[in-house]
Amino acid sequence: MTEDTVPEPFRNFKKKFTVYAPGRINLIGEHTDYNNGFVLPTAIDKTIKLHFRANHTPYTCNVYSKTYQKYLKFDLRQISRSDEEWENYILGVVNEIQKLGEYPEGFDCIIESDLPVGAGISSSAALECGVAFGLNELFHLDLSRQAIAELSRNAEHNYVGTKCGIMDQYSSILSKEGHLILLDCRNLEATYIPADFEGHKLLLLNTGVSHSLASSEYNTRRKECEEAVKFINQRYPEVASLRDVNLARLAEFKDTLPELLYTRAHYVVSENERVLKAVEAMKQKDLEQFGLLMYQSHKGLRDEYQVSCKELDFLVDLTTEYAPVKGARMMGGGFGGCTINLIEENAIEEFIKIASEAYQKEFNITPEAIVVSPEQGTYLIKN
Ligand code: GAF
Repeated sequence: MTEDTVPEPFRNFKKKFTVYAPGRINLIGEHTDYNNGFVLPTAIDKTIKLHFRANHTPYTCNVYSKTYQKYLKFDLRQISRSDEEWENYILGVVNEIQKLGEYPEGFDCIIESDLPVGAGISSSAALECGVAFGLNELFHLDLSRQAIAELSRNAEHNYVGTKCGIMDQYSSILSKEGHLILLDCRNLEATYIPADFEGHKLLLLNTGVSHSLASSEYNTRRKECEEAVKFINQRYPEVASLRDVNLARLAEFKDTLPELLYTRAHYVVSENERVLKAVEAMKQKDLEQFGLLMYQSHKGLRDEYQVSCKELDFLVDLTTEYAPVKGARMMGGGFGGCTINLIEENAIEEFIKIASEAYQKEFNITPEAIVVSPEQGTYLIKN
């Protein structure tokens, strides 16, 4: 790209600082966050980089995606939803900041990304948190990291329309290097667990597909869980979310709760229990058990929650006959994106070859393989 293909406000750009906003992985605990349950995510070393400077105007904002060569210009007094999805992550965050009574001024921002979009590693949460973190620094707003996570989640609800939970934003901004976060999404209590995989690594295999069902089905699942709660709540008024239900209590509703709602709730309640068991297994250094729980999680997501797809199932199934992989599952919202594999370090190369050949033969796509490690949440480096 030459200087003259870059929009005018970004020529000879002198940034004040760069924000590094990471994607996330999730070891176990899928679709539990919006049910007030448990998750076990962490940030990774793949980031979105956002170069910021104030432009000393009261209201004019310029944002340029260098990676996708797209330019967004807007006025702080007139923010509304856009037809371009990527713009809504930015507009939504700025608007949510304003709603909190904080007022950024004009700024310019260049964005570069090495986070694949649609891979289920939360490029959207990284973008939201990165914008909020940068504006917080640039204009000395008084936002805590947790407030940034929450307002970014709200931006996704109100501007993008996905009624997501808090996991992605929380882990993008509050992770610690070398640790997993056991996050209790009911009260946002975080316990940092040292990620000690003893000779094993985390390997992502990107299916390269991102089925369009993802967002609409996501909101449908959330509604189904809320309906199940409403039903149970009639008999047990203290039940405010599926987090307040255990398997024994749920079983009382086996014959009365509509079958689909029962199945969805059964997945969520079981998954919450699995997260806690997985943390225990990790503390006991029992990676076989940890891996088993990952497989159970996948089975629940595939059969009960029905958010997997044939490409994800294929990659998970492959691992069951390959001993060095201790556990594998689909990761994130589903309908495409990555699988996460807990694999013996010295088998990674061989496994990537086996998986790539098999996947290529079946789907005519080479899956991208990414070895990841737990990294710190959003940070900035000054010029
Ligand atoms: C997406 C959402 F954004 C998260 O909040 C979470 O629900 C996840 O899907 C599934 O666990 O990434």
